Amino acid sequence: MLLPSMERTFAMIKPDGVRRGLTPEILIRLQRKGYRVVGLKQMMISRELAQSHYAEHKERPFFGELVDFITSGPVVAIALEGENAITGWRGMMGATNPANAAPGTIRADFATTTGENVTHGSDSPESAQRELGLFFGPGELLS
Ligand code: 3AN
Repeated sequence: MLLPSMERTFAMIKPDGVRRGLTPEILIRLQRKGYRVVGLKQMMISRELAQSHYAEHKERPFFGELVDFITSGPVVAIALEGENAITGWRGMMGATNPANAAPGTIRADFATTTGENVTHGSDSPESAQRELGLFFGPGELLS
């Protein structure tokens, strides 16, 4: 039985993070924080999956670039569990534009551009549920 504030969220190390060897650093940070990894896999994202995942940005001018980038190499898909994990993980990532990210956050420490900002995190309970369902099949997550 989960405590009321226990949440699951979808985190991802994007192709730039994997390419640059940041996977271990990021996994260490989130586990040190106290989150439990309940699902983990390295995978390529298909264009179809990328378009579903980023459906809310379909009309944005950067959508094509975003899909090209997220399908450009392997990503690490992570299901995280912890107290207030949704906002907590987003706090650890920092602002979308690394120039505005607080010191000590992943994006402040490792990224310089909005387009290639190393990590993703669901922004609400609804997104978390939707994104976990897109990336992990039933039975792929620890109970
Ligand atoms: P976040 O990843 O912080 O939730 P969103 O959901 O606004 O940010 O954007 C999703 C992704 O789209 C970002 N991580 C970034 O890769 C890309 N993106 C957002 N805004 C821009 C932009 N102005 N130019 C290029 N890429 C962008």
